Amino acid sequence: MTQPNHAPIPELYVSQESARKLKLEAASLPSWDLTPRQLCDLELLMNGGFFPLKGFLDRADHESVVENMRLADGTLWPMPVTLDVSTAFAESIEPGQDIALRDPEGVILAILSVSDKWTPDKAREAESVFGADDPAHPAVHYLHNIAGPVYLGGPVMGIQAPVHYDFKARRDTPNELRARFRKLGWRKVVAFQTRNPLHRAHQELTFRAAREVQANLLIHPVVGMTKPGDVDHFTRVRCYEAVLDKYPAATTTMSLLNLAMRMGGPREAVWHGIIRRNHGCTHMIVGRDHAGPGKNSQGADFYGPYDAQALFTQHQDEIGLEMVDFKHMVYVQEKAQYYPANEVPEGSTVLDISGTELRRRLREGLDIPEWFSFPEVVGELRRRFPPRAHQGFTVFFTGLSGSGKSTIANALMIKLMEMGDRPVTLLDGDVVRKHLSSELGFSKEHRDLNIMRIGYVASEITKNGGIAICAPIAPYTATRRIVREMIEAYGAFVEVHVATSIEECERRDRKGLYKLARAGKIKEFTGVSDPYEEPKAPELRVDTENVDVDHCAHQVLLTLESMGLIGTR
Ligand code: PPS
Repeated sequence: MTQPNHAPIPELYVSQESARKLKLEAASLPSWDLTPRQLCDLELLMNGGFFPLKGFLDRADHESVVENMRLADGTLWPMPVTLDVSTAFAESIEPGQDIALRDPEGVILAILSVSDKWTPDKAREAESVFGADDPAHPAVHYLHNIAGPVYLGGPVMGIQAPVHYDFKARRDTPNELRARFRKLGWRKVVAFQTRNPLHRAHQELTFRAAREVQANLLIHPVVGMTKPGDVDHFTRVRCYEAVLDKYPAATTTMSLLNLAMRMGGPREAVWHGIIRRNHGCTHMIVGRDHAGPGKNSQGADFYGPYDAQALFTQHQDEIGLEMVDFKHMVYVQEKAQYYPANEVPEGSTVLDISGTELRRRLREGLDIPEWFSFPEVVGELRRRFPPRAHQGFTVFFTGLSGSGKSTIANALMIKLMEMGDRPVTLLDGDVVRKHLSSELGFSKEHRDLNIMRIGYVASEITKNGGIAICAPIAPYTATRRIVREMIEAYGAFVEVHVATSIEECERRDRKGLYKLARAGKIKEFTGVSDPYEEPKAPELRVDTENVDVDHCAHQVLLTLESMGLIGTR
């Protein structure tokens, strides 16, 4: 039986006095601006959430975690927690040096004493940690396309915690939670990890799980980074607060966890267990497909549905926390109550609404029954997800130079302006390069930077309810995907591949650029001396050969209509 342990656990913060001194010294050190994920990792390193880690993994620990799920000294640790940096920064640093770790506003949060600097084998890390080197896995995509190429490792001295302006009272360090449990006399605490809004079925299952092991319940949602496309944490926390009131008083509490999830399935489940143990819990609910990443590029699941439960059970003693099985709950109409799916009385009518169906009903403004969710939760979700025809969206054209992107984009803009229901902004390739990216050339690095800028502006427009039309070449799949994820956090991303062939573009050669490119007078010219990766599954593919512009723009309008983004006229 797991014993409650509410004694404080070690943190990596130095005393206030030392923090003041270190901060002054750190101002002259080389400094690294933490990425959003590193910021989450650092917070949990410093506050003991990642105990027994003492910093970002060094090379020996990293290689051992990748290969054996253990630190070099044999301690169970399933997930690489690494400080990835750019080549340029890595070149300016040598092992033995200290560096200041700063938040996005430049505040120094910690000092890293660099003990190791190395270039990891990312394909190996992906295979071993996530089960496949397949970019359809969000963490593998992150590893190859977002994380820097070099890792720095070493111990961390914590100066101050990252500042959060939102839901302050709902955030707790492991030691704050331990103290709360101690004060309340909660000897057994079962944690519920979640990245989704809670509905009635979740409330039932968590309450049952706690009753089963005679424990109190901690709703412990992740508010750091979750799966791209998830409901934002502001909305979710408002939903959780509404659900919290539905539990019997004094049985349940909630705390927000600033974890950056990796969607690593089995290994992630073990990691979640260790983190909850560090937060003073004695049990954790693990369900089917815990922290699952979705489908791989062949359309199959990355992990078996019970792999996470199996790996967790295998290491339960070392994790130091017991697993509670997650029961799939369904609503039995005749009884007007929830039952575990395997205990449904014979012959009764079972009701369930899938996540996809829920999203459809929200999108189309359809009824969401009271047996499924709480009115307060549905209200919050409706507020955040008004019917699509009232949300912002982005139409992202991609294709070769001279394929007709700008012409179709212009025609589309005019048609949307004619409808007049939302402001429309056109971010055309040439125009962007004049106003936003005038200093950039056409290397891969510069093209990526250009597309990221376009993506950023388009995501802001989408967030604020407008329509952004982008029309760059955008030749790289991974970069288009990053932009898609940026935008889908706020509204729809409609990728339109203008699939005019290189031969036709070259035949038209409206700007005379192909001729210059063939003559070697323009270097790195897309389709001639530089790659163009065709989108595999765009929302729409249009071919401009023998088709007039008006028709192409109309095809886009039909797609927007079928997605519910514009009203039918
Ligand atoms: S990218 O790759 O998305 O950043 O390119 P983009 O910003 O759309 O810019 C493409 C326009 O720049 C002109 N141009 C070139 N294109 C491709 N490769 C090279 N080397 C190059 N040099 C200049 C070209 O006119 C492109 O305009 P469009 O409208 O696509 O024809």
